Formats: sequence, structure tokens, C-alpha cells
Amino acid sequence: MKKTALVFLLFVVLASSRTHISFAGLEPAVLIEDEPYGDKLEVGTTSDDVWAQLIQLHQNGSEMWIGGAVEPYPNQWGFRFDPDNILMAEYTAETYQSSIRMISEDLDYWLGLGLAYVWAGVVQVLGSPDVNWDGIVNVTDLTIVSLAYGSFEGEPDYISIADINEDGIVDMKDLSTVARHLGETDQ
Ligand SMILES: [Ca+2]
Ligand SMILES: [Ca+2]
Repeated sequence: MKKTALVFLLFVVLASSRTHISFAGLEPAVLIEDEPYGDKLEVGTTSDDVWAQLIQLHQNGSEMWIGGAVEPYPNQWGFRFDPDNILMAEYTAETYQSSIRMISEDLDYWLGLGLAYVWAGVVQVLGSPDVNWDGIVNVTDLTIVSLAYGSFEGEPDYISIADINEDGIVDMKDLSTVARHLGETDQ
């Protein structure tokens, strides 16, 4: 652990405590992994209900049809599901069932259809100051970020959940995000 991280850790342990995890300045998102290809796609949502369902899916390790309105987006697949219109279901019309790569490979068709679902589970919660997602932002989360502190994506020390703002490096921005939310719980 770098010395600056240690000093900062000490400082934030003394910081204030609040009562509810908020994502101010962050877009809450998860990483879903679809069947049968195992492709991954980031899914963000503006709905508290959908967010709760996604977290539950993450905790259960189970899978559902996850989808919504398909819109162009500058990621490796060229699309995302509109965060304002994320849908989750046990059953869907076959017309709308696809996979991440099939949507990507025939994007115009799916943009035209307007709606798609992929059968997927939630493999990672992104952009949360509650790094280990146990419902509270505390010293454990700070420790995880501190352990990865100074590491770049691809390096052995790098821990993706510790890179809260997903910019490829675990640094003071990530540490201070945890610090700002210290003491918050999801209740
Ligand atoms: Ca935690
Ligand atoms: Ca970062």
C-alpha cells in the first residue's frame, strides 16, 4: 500500500457517517454475462426497482432475460440498453430474444425492432462505493481499494471492483469516492 493511501485511509476513517448509499456523480451499473456465449455488457439503470432486481440477481447468482430499448453506444458492441428502459423477465416473446453478439452483429435490425432481451446473469456491480457489495460502505471497502491502489488495468494488483470510476487505474479518485460515502448503508 502506498503511503499516501495509508494516510488518506486514516483520515477518512474519522470522516462522517451517513445512512443511505447514494451514487451522486456516479452512474450505477452492473456487468451482465449472457448465455450461451459468455459475452459481457455493462447495464446501467435509472430505476430503483430495476437496480434492486439486478442486485438480487447478482446475489443469487441466477439468470433472467435482461434487456430493453436498444440504443447505439460507443462500447465494443456498439449498443447498450437504454438506462431509462431496462426490463427484466423470466419469460419473454421469442421475437425479442437474442444475445449480446447477435444484437451487435445485426444492430440495424435490433434498433429497428426497438427491443431485445439476452439471457444473462449479473457478474459484477460497477461504480459502487460499496465495493464488496455487503450493504455498507466501510473500512473493508477502503481496504480493497487500498490494496489495489496505484495499479493499472492488466496488472496483477488491479482489482476491477476497486476501480470505481472505471478509468483503468485505481487511484485517489476511487479512494475518495469510497471515503465520501463512508458509513452509508443500503437500508
Ligand atoms: Ca462494503
Ligand atoms: Ca479509477
